[in-house]
Amino acid sequence: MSDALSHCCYIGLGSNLDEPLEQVTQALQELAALEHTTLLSASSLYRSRPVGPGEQPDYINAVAQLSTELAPEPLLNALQALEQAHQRKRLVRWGPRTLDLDILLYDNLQLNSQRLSVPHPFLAERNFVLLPLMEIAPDLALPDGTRIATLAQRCGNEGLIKLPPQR
Ligand code: H73
Repeated sequence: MSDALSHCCYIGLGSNLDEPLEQVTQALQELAALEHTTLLSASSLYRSRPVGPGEQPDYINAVAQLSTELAPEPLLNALQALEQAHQRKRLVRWGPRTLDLDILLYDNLQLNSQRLSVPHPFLAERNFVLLPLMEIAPDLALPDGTRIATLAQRCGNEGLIKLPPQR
């Protein structure tokens, strides 16, 4: 489960239900408290226009950088337990959500299993992930060498507002 080596990974956070600002702020604290894990940095919070079909409230998004001894699947288990604790509603695909936690990158690992795809398959097309990521890791590249900066530039900042620090 933990292999005592530290791995660097990036987690995407998102919420658009039940006080999203508080959901994401609290989730950042919960990530900081995860077993075998240290929160190294967190982006600003961003208000973002919903991507996907249908009408739903705006999202709050952020990205966190972790150092963790958890292997990818145990890390996913821990994140899903946090989502459950936030009473994530799994009813509607692409619909509103209380808390989403995505493993964006895990070292330079490339992984495709039943439960887990890393790098995150939609990373390159989601500005609500790429711009927060740019804030905390502007020199980061994908395992294939593609720079985050290139992807971020490509997808622009439409619908995205960086919020001032929360008190
Ligand atoms: C996604 C399974 C499904 C997983 C993947 C899912 C949540 C966690 C984000 C949205 C704005 C899981 C937003 C949206 C939409 C509606 C597009 C938005 C926003 C869901 C697990 C498997 C495979 C991974 C991985 C975690 C993984 N899985 N802002 N969000 N519109 N790989 N959010 N790398 N990490 N789970 N997540 N618009 N503005 O990305 O599809 O995926 O059980 O086994 O759909 O935030 S849930």
